[in-house]
Amino acid sequence: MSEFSIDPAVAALARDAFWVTVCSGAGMSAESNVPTFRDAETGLWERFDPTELATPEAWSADPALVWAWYQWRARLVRGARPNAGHDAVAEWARRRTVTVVTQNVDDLHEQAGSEVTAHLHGSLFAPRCSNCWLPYSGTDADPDRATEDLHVEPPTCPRCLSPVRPGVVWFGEPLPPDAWDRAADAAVGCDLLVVVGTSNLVYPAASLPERALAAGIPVIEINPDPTPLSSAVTHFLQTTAGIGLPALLEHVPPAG
Ligand code: BV8
Repeated sequence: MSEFSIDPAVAALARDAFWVTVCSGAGMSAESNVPTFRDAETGLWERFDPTELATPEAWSADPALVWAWYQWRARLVRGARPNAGHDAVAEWARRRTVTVVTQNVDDLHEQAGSEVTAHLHGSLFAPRCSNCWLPYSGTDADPDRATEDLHVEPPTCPRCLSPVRPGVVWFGEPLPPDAWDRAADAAVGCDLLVVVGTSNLVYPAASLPERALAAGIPVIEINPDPTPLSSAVTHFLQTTAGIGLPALLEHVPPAG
């Protein structure tokens, strides 16, 4: 029994929803010891602003710095395990139709057994050529080989000899159109949207719960701190992903 008490109206939404869309952000992985974006700069990288490093400008200015940062983050995620929040989302999908849309570039939803319908901002584990987009699988891109160096030369594309870049979406770059279309459909094609662990500051991802609300769909937000969206959602659960999601799941009867 969860220590976090769920309001009966919230419990009813979780009990009665058949098509649930879960939109997750970096806070979803915080309890897996993966730092959120806003406090991603621990230790080695604390003097870098993530919104500056995650840009095409930073890449063209110093690809070895940006490559090293992503290899460091990928290795950190390699050492991480899904938390009770990830597990609750995966279990919810065994009981109802659950669509997972995430801003996260980690693979913790998948490690928990969830199928992710849209990685809106890409993945740490999908490097590709910065020029011809050829996916890259060379061992020199293996995060386990990542070092504590601030500068690591990115590998070279075997087809066009251009540098290989992280398979993520940088600020100022468009989201993958197919992933965005699936996410936009899922935001208005559900009877409950749960937005968890995001500061709701980065667009167009932050527009998804807004679209659901505009379509008259109930939105539950889970975050230990209020966000710009919190005054508009149907219910705001001021707690963590690892506590809030299992507490919601307790009100979802088994399938059949
Ligand atoms: C684009 C990948 C157009 C790389 C990332 C409209 C208005 C204003 C600005 C814009 C706008 N439209 C576009 C923009 C510009 C920009 C933007 O939104 N800027 C912001 C900063 C104002 N958007 C873009 O550039 C997007 N592209 O618009 O392209 C275009 C179209 C055609 C042609 C050319 C261009 C691309 C945005 C994607 C950037 N890439 N990541 C990487 O990861 O390195 S964004 C990155 O930051 C993450 O992926 C994530 O999306 C975002 C961080 O946000 P959160 O996930 O919310 O994390 P954050 O750390 O902020 O917050 C954590 C939250 O968790 C907190 O609220 C905290 O309280 C909570 N929390 C903590 N612990 C827990 C918890 N919650 C639950 N449980 C816990 N235990």
